[in-house]
Amino acid sequence: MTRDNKRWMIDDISASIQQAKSIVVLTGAGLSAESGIPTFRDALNGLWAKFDAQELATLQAFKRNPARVTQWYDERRQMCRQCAPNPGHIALAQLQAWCKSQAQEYTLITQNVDGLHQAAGSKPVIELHGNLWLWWCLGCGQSVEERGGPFNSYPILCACGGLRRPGVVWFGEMLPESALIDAGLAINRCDLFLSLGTSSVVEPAASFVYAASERGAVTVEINPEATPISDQVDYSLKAKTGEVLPEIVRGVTQ
Ligand code: BV8
Ligand code: ZN
Repeated sequence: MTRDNKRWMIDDISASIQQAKSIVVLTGAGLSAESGIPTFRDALNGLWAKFDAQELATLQAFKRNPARVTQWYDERRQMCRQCAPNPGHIALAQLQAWCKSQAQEYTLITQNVDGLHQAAGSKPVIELHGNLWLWWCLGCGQSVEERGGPFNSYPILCACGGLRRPGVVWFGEMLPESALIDAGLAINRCDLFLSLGTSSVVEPAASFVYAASERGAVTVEINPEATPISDQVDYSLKAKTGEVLPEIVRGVTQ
């Protein structure tokens, strides 16, 4: 897409944000790509290339080999600890502050588990798929937050002797009820829906844009690649979020 094509779309998206009364933003792993965190599908390029991320991100995989799955999550947790929010995360935090100043509703929903939106100052953040800092016991259910260095052995045991699992939502698991309810309420009210950096494949998040569109919301996608929603949305901007979100937000706030 040539620059001038992007230019008119960037300006239109800024105008849509200014005119909106209630905005929902849904983010995916692409938002964190420019922070150096491999996207979910790229996660296969690294140490774990020989495994299918979807294969590892299941309770069955954890029960079959708790040490290997725990190690995969601990390595991702360590990587996220070393990574900083990028201009895309920061622009969204600035947009949230601007919306607050204008008494415009703004809801950030993320599929990401890396905590970078919070690190950039976004608050609250609806974490659909949990996060890498939470670990809870399969035995007694006790939940702990682990923000430190790597665990020194795998798997991790709770004081009760139970296995501790990462506090993320695995494939085949229900999403946190409160997150789904909050996301649904926001989607039902929104008149602008921004889908940022997601392959729009993983359900139920992938269907949120259709629910918003059915309620008449303007829909926007920002992703350098085409996805199943690219032909469905009002604006499909083929760009990196870290590059264009600062421009879009500048166009809104200045
Ligand atoms: C569930 C945590 C109910 C773990 C993750 C139909 C209906 C309902 C369910 C299903 C269904 N069909 C299939 C299912 C089951 C499944 C599913 O959706 N499977 C898919 C693969 C078809 N869904 C579930 O199991 C969900 N649970 O539905 O419960 C239920 C329960 C029981 C029985 C029946 C129903 C749970 C899904 C949650 C899984 N957990 N994460 C972990 O992280 O290890 S999902 C995982 O994928 C990550 O959270 C990731 O965020 C998410 C989605 O991927 P993306 O974020 O989009 O990342 P991806 O790599 O795919 O794409 C990145 C994009 O960024 C790319 O498009 C790229 O072009 C772009 N990009 C790259 N660089 C940039 C960029 N964009 C912008 N700027 C850049 N610089
Ligand atoms: Zn326990």
